[in-house]
Amino acid sequence: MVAGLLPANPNRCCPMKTTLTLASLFAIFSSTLALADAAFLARPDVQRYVDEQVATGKFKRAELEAVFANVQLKPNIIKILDKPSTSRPWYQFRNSTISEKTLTNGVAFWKKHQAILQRAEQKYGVPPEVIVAILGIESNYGRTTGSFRLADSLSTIAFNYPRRADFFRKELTEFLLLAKEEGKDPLTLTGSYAGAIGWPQFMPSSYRKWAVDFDGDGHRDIWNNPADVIGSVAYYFQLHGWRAGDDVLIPAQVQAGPQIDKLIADKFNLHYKVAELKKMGISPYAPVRDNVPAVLVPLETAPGVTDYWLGLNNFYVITRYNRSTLYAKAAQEISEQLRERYLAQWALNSSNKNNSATKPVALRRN
Ligand SMILES: [Ca+2]
Repeated sequence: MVAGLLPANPNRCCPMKTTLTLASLFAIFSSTLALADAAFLARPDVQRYVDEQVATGKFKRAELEAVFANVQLKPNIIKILDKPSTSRPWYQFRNSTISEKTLTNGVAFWKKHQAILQRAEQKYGVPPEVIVAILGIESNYGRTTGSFRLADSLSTIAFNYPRRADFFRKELTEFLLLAKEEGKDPLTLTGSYAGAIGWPQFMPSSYRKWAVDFDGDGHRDIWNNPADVIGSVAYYFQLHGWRAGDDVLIPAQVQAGPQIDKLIADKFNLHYKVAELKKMGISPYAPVRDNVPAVLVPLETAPGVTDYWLGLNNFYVITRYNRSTLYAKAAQEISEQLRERYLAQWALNSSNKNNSATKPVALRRN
């Protein structure tokens, strides 16, 4: 999944400014010489990119050449990107995304990291179940974060896939800057075939803008550090407008007509308020204020059967993490089911003891 494709305000975050020492630069450079393959490095477009980056003053030529001399292009990534994208109906997507294992693993993750999740909710106003649901979809709670070397995957798309080259050259630069800031050898860092990183699958630019050092150890590590992972997702949702306590989606009834087709084409955009949508023939099945913005969300719940929802502000926020209606609906459903299970288990475990002092924040919301 690709997180955070939005333009960012770089002033909202405080990326750490550490730099590689000369000794570590030399170590990277010398360790890669033995395996160097000059063919990729010698390509005119790669040389031009290196020239441009050196001209910014942010990189030394030797460190970039040390990386690109050792990049291994991955043609399989281009094959994946070239596959025609098929839009699955919701009922299929749901079955493949939400399983008993998703929920069992999610509750276990929640219990294990309860204190961090609670602290993230207190600081950023994003509830545990939402953070846990996102991590479940993105990486099965940190189990599948991608095994491609990011230098390989990002370079492959940046230089061998013209349609996305501009975007991925920027992400490649962000990645190289990130490695410098975190004091890591870029040739050792791994992620998805599309360059997404760590448990929350942030793109490199998102990592630099929105990852946080939530355990205060001086590093932002979303590859391995659960506190930084949880804090970073919460911070991302806070900055993109999550409103604590608000609904994500509410079911609605729709009277078919041309106006509905127009609304469906609107995708994620909150162009209308609930009152306006009601005038267009949409009746919410649950109470919702007339003056809040909403978007009509149609989903095929069974073959040939479409049901409708109104997506509210928090639905829109989830689509800022991943621009897919199916993704946002799955995140909402997983989070609700996780919350129900977590609270049921907590209530069961605490039924014979008075432990209100440690009552989870999620339970106190009721
Ligand atoms: Ca940290």
